[in-house]
Amino acid sequence: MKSWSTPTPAPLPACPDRLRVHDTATGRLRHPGNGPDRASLYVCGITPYDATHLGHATTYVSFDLLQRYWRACGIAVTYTQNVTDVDDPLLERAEATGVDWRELAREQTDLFRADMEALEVLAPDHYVGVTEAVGLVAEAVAGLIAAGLAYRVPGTAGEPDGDVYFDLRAAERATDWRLGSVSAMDAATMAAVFPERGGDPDRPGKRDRLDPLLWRVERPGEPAWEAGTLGRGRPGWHIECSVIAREHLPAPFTVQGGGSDLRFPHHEFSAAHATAVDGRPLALTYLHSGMVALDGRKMSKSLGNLELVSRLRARGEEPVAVRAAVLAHHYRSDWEWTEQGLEEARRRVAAWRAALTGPHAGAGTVVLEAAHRALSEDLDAPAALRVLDDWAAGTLPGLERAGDGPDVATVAHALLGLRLR
Ligand code: 5CA
Ligand code: ZN
Repeated sequence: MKSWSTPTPAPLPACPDRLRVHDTATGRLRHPGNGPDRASLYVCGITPYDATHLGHATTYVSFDLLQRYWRACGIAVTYTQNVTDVDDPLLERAEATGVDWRELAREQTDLFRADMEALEVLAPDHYVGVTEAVGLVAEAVAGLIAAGLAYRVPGTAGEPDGDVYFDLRAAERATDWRLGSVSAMDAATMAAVFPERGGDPDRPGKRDRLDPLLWRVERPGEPAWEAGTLGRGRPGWHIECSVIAREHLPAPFTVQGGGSDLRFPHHEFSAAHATAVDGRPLALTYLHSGMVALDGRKMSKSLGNLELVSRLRARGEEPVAVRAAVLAHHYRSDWEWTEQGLEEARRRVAAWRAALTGPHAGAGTVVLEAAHRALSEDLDAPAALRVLDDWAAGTLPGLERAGDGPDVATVAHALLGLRLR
């Protein structure tokens, strides 16, 4: 589907790529790359309702930093993101509000695109709706059944015949993937979170309680697609991202990203499915951003404690202040959205702007080097913002050698997505 469009960052003098990021799978800081001059990124997209809350925004701004870092090193990035434009919670919301689910998805995806543009989040090269990938998913599922890695579950009271599940024990025997190898969670934790995040451990007929759904056969009143031997139905959640990533990115691609609530089961099983289909790992590195809370609890559509980017914009907040409020927190930390945080960000943006007319406005090279160094250690945006603070205060080391590089506004925009001018 249509992506959005964000101004291309101005080219910067190339910085060396020393990036180390925290990989969920190994629990270590490591260089994520699979080559000196290319990188590929998949970030799980929204399920389009209640978009775009500050939790969503934080996730996409976090991964935008990674992309901007790579570009500043002269690395070509291919970026793919999905839209989960058919899924249980979306259908439930459409039903509850009397809107057609397609209309809800369309309208919310439009809002999301506008919010991403406002926040200067660089657009994906491939922005793909799940509804556009159903045929490919069906092929993958049929292949998994043929390979003995998936099975159909017979109908029970209230459930029709033929839902397809992934046989995770068979996949462990047949491939290098192991349960927990991506999420780095123990069995008890996985068992606890599975039902909270869309899993159905008690579905009769499953071989393992954690086996995830691959194909849901049609229920009355639900959207469904014709899919040959699978019958009419729709995809399970994890296989969608797996197939979309494979279609548009190398195998394996460099970084799989999303919020920490996607570690398990989503990224664990997306990886398992990809490897079960073609024998290769899904990604080299798995990055997870922290959860944003409001009023003491995770900001979520189900709890309804949301602050929306569009609401802030409507009341006249500048997107650059919202972005700065987000970047004031390390991407891996859990934090709370507050008005004070936004106020503090406004104040900092004003100080940076004032310094653009001061004596060190041309010190872009010094700011670039220091901010790039901060980002290279697990994308430390708070430290990069402190570089701007120090520059504005005139205390950043090296300011005297301003030289004739880019000006600071250009650097702040290209590297951090902060529009100061
Ligand atoms: N469509 C799926 C991914 S395939 C999904 O999780 N959609 S979502 O709309 O629920 O979330 C979109 C992204 O925002 C995910 O990466 C999720 O981890 C992240 N996210 C959701 N809530 C929060 C929150 N409160 N704080 C930080 N990130 C969040
Ligand atoms: Zn996903």
